[in-house]
Amino acid sequence: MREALRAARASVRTHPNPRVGCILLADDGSRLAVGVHQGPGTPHAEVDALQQAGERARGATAIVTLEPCNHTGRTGPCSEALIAAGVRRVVVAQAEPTDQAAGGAARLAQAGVDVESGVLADEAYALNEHWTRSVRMQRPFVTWKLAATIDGRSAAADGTSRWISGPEARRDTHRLRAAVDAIVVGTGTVLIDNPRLTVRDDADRPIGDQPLRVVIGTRELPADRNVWSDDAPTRHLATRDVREALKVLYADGVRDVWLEGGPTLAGAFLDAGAVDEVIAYVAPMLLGSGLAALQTPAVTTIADAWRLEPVEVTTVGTDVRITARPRLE
Ligand code: AOF
Ligand code: ZN
Repeated sequence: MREALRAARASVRTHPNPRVGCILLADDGSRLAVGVHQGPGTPHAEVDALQQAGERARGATAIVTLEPCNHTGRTGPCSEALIAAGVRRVVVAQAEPTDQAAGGAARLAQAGVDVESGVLADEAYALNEHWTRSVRMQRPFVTWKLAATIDGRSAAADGTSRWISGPEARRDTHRLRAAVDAIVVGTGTVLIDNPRLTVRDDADRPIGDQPLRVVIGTRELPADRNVWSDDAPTRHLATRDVREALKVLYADGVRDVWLEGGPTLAGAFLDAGAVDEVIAYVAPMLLGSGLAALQTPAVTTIADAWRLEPVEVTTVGTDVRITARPRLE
């Protein structure tokens, strides 16, 4: 299973599908095939492995990081493919979290296949955490990224903000940006900061496969803004309703987003209960009066504060990066 997880981890971006790996073992324990899912429309990991093994799959053991699907989506059901190939034993890590595709383990058992589930399930969950949380919530997993001074300002009183974060922190942002399906900002940020919202310093994601740029808000976006550059796709969602915007993005196949501000949009996401993780870069700088990193009417007394669980605190160059999450109810 460790090897199957490693194979899945090495795969390219697969959203809106999960990353999945599958190892086929012969009776004597030797490897017949290592299958990997490469994204929507391509064979699932099990089918990839079965195709490599051919007739040798008869009597084999399949070790798969996600419960084999039991549905016909863009491709056929893996449960039936494993049964038809004569696989005798299936070992599963994570249970399939979607209603549409679930039921593979039960179907295999019913066909007389020996099934064992839950092996290294936590590691498999971690591999597709954003995807798993997203399909359960039926909206993208949202990470709110903010950059602030020690006194909690994300811009000076006149609106200038370049740069609060140091160069290492900015490079780190690009690296993390590269791992998500979409980058979300409000119309205000586009009008004031005019960011490009593309991934530049990252080697892990091919140029030409940029995250979707999403601008939320009812204000007009002039054609000369950098978000309309042709190096990445862009969507303007002319709504103030966070839930509605996330619904549109989910339907579009977006499973995780990186919310990059500004303070009003972040407040709207928090008020809508739509922030799953906060990544804050705190720079050794003071701005005194200036723009607070968060604008929200909801907190007026300390008892109402959003209390987060710290996940990680680390330094990035001269900045401190804090990763925290709202408590799951
Ligand atoms: C598996 N093995 O390798 C993957 C699975 O539209 P489709 O046919 O690509 O199906 C996508 C769904 O199948 C996806 O949402 C998830 O529930 C499951 N993914 N299942 O047995 C795989 N990638
Ligand atoms: Zn499948």
